[in-house]
Amino acid sequence: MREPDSFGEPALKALFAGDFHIGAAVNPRTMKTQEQLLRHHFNSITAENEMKFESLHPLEEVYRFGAADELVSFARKHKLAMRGHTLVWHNQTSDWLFQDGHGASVSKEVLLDRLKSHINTVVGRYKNDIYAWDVVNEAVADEGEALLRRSKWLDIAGDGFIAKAFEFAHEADPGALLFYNDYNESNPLKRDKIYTLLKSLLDQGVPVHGVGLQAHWNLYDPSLDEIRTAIEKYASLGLTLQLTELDMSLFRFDDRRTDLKEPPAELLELQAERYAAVFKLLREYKDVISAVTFWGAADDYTWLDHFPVHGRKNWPFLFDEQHRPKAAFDRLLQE
Ligand code: HXH
Repeated sequence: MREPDSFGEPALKALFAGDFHIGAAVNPRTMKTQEQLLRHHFNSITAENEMKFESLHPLEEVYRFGAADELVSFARKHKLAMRGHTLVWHNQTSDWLFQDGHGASVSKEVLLDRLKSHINTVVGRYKNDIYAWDVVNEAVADEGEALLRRSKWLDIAGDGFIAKAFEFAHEADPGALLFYNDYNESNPLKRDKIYTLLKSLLDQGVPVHGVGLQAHWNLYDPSLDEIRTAIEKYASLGLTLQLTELDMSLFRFDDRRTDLKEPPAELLELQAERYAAVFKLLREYKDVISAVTFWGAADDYTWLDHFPVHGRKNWPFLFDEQHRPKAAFDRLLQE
C-alpha cells in the first residue's frame, strides 16, 4: 500500500473544484483502509450500507446508530460533505416494518406512520451533517408497462408512499436536498419512466429537489449519447442532478471472466478514454450536476466483487488496489 506521505498528485476534488463535489461510498472498514486516499482526493462521502433501513432500525423499538455515527464523525473531522443513503427502498429493509405481531401485513396507515417516525428520527439526527438524502431508491420498474416496481411499499401503501416519504423528509429537515435515486437511469425506457414519476411529483408540489443517477456503468454501456439525453431530460424538470454511485467496470454486466488476476492493459486504456469522455460530458453540464460520487474509491474494494458475477474483479475506479492513480486518473489530469 502507498505510504501516507506519498500523495503528491493533484487531488481529484481540486480538478473538479469549479464543477462538482467528488464523493466516494465508504464503510467502517474502508474509512480506515482508504483514509489517506479519501482525505486527499474526495470532498464528500456516502455510507455504503450503514444508513439503510435494516442497518439503522432492525426492530421497531431498536435503532443502531453506531456505524453510521462513525462515518458521520469521519466526515465532520475531515470536513467532507455527506449524502444520506437511503430512506425508502425495496431491499435491505427490515421485515418487521411491513408486518404486525402475528406476521400479517400492516395497514397503509400503520406503514406510513412507521415511515414517518423512521424518517423523523434518522433525518432529524443527522440534520447538521447530511446535506442531501436519497429519499426513495429504485422505485421505478425496469421492464414492462408498469411505472413502479412491485414491492411491499407499493402493495401496502399504493403509489402515494413516494410523495409521503419526500414530505416526511422535508418536514424533518427543511434544509436538506431531497433526491429520487435510480439505476439504469440512462436507458431510454427507464429514463422516460423516471422522468414521468418526477414530473408527476413536481406537478403535485412534492418537495423533490434532485435526481440521483446511480451510474453503474461499464466500458460499453450506456453510450455517451444515452447519458447526454438522460441528463438533458432530467435537467429539463429544473432539478439538480448528481451521479450518486458511479463505477466503470471493465466488463459487460454478464461477462463471466472470473479468471483474471490482473486488469488487461488494453482495457485499462479503454477505461482511461471512457472516463475522460464521460467527465468531459459531465463538465458540459456542470451547471445542473452538483456532485459525482463513486460507489467506492479504489479497486481494492467494490461491491462489484460480488455482483453481478461473483468472484469477477471489475477494476472500476480511478485508483488501483494499492491506491495509486490509474491511467484513467492521469487522463483526467490532462483534460
Ligand atoms: C445500488 N443498487 C444500491 O443503490 C446501493 O445501495 C448498493 O449498495 C449497491 C447498488 C444497484 C442495483 C440495482 C439492481 C440490482 C442490483 C444492484 O439488481 C438487478 C439488476 C439488474 C438485473 C437484475 C437485478
